[in-house]
Amino acid sequence: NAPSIAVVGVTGAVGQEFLSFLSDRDFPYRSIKMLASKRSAGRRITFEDKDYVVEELTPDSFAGVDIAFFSAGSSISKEFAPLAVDRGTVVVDNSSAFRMDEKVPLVIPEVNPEAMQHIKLGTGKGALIANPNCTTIICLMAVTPLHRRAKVLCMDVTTYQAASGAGAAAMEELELQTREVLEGKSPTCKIFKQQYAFNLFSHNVSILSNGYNEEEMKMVKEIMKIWNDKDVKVASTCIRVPIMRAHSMNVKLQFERPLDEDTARDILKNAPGVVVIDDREANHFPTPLEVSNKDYVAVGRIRRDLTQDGNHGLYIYVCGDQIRKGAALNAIQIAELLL
Ligand code: 2RA
Repeated sequence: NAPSIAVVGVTGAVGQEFLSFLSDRDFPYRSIKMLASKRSAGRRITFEDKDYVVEELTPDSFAGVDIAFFSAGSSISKEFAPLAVDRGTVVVDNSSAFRMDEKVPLVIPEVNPEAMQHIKLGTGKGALIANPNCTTIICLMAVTPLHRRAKVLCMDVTTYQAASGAGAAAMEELELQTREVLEGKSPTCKIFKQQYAFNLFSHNVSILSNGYNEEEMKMVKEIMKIWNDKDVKVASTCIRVPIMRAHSMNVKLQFERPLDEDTARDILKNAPGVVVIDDREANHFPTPLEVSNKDYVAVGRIRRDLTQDGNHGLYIYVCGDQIRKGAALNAIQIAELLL
């Protein structure tokens, strides 16, 4: 029978997208709990023509809950996800809290569904499944089909990340700053300590001792875990750009076996959840606006890497909606594997 579900962080950008996917994809549920912080508790939500009141998240929120979707930040996940698991709930966690925990599968359903095959509903035994970082999901949706064919040895990713990655408030601030700047006013800088509108800057998370920031090292570590490949060399440069909700990235790939651009393009045309937009004549390639609110990841600029000899190197350019496939859709697809 249909699972009872809960959405933790239901009033946030990803939480709201969870609801729209649950409805759009007819996800079966016996009951649904809308959970959020004390601050948001009491808000009313209409979902599938039924009125709900947002409940405050407490340790007892998960009694009888089969699947809980979390997107309320790492500290909330760290505090409440283990409590939910202890109550027998399967948690799909969008935060970074448990992604690198070796007991926790880190899953992209189109890439490594086998990582969660041991987790079943209805056993009374809870479990935790981690949703990868949005940049990792978007990148690997495109790169994995090529990796399977020619084995990626090295990957260098430069990302152009949207405001939505920093939450709904960052999207609102980008809009506000844009207006302020156009009206000649000084921009409101609460979320990012610098002007964001008409600007771009190195991702806002802290820089580690190796000179990379946390966002860049997430990609390095998550890609190795998802591919179960400790030898692949990954580097990334993560940039925050004044775009609302879709991430873009340029990916430099070095393969073990030769892979020419035409073969790569054919592989990508047949890859699940991927659309190839690679029209050189029309200079039409993936853009954030074109992929916003879409469920697929778009790939283009498929070309030989001129810095590498032979056919062992390619560049590709990838765009994907950060809130949908980058977060909420991937989590819902993980839950669909449990049904
Ligand atoms: C970002 N991926 O875009 C991070 C967190 N969602 O900022």
